[in-house]
Amino acid sequence: MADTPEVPQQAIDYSQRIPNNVDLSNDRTLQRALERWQPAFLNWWHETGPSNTSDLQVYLRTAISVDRDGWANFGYVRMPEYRWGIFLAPQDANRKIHFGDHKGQPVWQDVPGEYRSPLRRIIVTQGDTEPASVEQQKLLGATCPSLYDLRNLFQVNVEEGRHLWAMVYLLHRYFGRDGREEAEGLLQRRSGDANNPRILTAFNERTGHWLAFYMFAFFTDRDGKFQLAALAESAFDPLARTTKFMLTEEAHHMFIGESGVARILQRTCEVMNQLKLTDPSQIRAQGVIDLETMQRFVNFHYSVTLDLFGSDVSSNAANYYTGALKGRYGEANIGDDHSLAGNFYSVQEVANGDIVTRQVPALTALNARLRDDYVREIQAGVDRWNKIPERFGMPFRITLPHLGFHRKIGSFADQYVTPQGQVLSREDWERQSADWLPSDDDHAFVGSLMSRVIEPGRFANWIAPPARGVNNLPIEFEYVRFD
Ligand code: BYC
Repeated sequence: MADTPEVPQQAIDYSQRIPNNVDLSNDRTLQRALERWQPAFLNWWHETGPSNTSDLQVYLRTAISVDRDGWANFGYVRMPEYRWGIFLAPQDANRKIHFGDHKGQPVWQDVPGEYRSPLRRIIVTQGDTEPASVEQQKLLGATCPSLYDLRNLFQVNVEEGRHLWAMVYLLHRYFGRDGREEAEGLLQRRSGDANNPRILTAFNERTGHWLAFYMFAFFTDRDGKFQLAALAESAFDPLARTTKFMLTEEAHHMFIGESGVARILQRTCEVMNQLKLTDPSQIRAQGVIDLETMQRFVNFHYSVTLDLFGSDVSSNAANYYTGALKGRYGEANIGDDHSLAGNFYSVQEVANGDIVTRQVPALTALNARLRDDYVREIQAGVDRWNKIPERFGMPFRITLPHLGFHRKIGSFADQYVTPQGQVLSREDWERQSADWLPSDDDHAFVGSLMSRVIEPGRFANWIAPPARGVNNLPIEFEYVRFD
């Protein structure tokens, strides 16, 4: 058996101003640079993070080690005192590049000059989404449906803050002055700002109420999972290790989204069943969200999130893959040559008013492929949601609209496609699209249900309680303390 070179693994050092497992105290220049960025981060948190929350004590999970089992530690924390830090998954000294042109070579511990610019771009794009989502959710705390949900929102917010730290560490450590400037930019752009918006469109949409929050956590955080998983394959080992650790936190965010929507469906079905209602306006009059409105929100969040995968056919994606900067989902488990030369992949597009399937070089279709992998998981989640009306004996089922529906990026941008996949003229689409997408009235109705419920164990009328509490605690536990 070949000798395995020893790589000393660092435990997370919480005695430092910036908790870390990257031996920051032995790199004084980097430590000083990050300590200068830290107050700017805290200013950003105070200005754009969850509103009026500095004094609250929140029952949060904090990573204490990056091992598979021992990374979560629960306790009350005031959020500005959350120990944001830099945690990378353990290094594997034998790790080799396993796809693209450099396959078989050792992974890189530094950034090769030729890949500096695309790697920086990927890291900045990823990093930009993290503070953006916190900004989008800033005001939600004021209308929480329960203490349990409030705590979950804050857990997501602090972890997105830490994911920003993860990308900022890479920028500071590996990209010199450019990286430091990009790290400042990450605190300067603002979600929805007309002059200095966040980079990707979905992160400039409002998350004005809790239905939008759960939909976002189900659809958009799962894009996060797939993008992070593709980056966890990277030949740039520090990026692979940091995204691997981020993925452990992402799972909980998706759970919050999936279970949040499921609890709304449950409550609506209970009311419909009890009162024998089917008419949306009568259902709304009971203070719960009708299933047709839920479907319109699914249509919106799904289509906006599909745009996050980039163009279906993309030379950027091909270059990222041949350069081994970004792999496919589950790259190591795919049984092919991991170079894709000569392979083809099917993509859909509009030709002469019809949707057609075209074979394109697989290397150029990697965004489409990652998106298709994502859609499979999303469909499985929707199938789980649909068990709820099924249990009540109701015929209603949530469906995913066609890939071409309501798209701004990729082959279907500038096309007018119905949820069923029919190509329309712009005029026809505009006439009918109010049936498919949430209207201002839908937002106003959902908004009207939102009021703050903070008595332990109580839940707003429009959402069912969860099956169990956080960390095996009872549902009526005081997850957030206001004194
Ligand atoms: N909006 O070849 P193309 C998460 C631009 S979510 C606006 O199609 P590429 C999270 C693109 O910049 C995961 N512009 O794109 C979830 C380019 O512009 P230029 C985030 C867009 O590069 C919840 C042009 O269109 N992570 O973590 O192959 C809460 C053509 O580019 C968009 C990542 O995204 C858009 N949606 O792919 C918190 C991973 N899409 O240069 C967090 C890192 C494309 O021609 N990013 N454009 O001016 C990437 O891997 C790639 O940048 C993308 C785009 C997949 C996003």
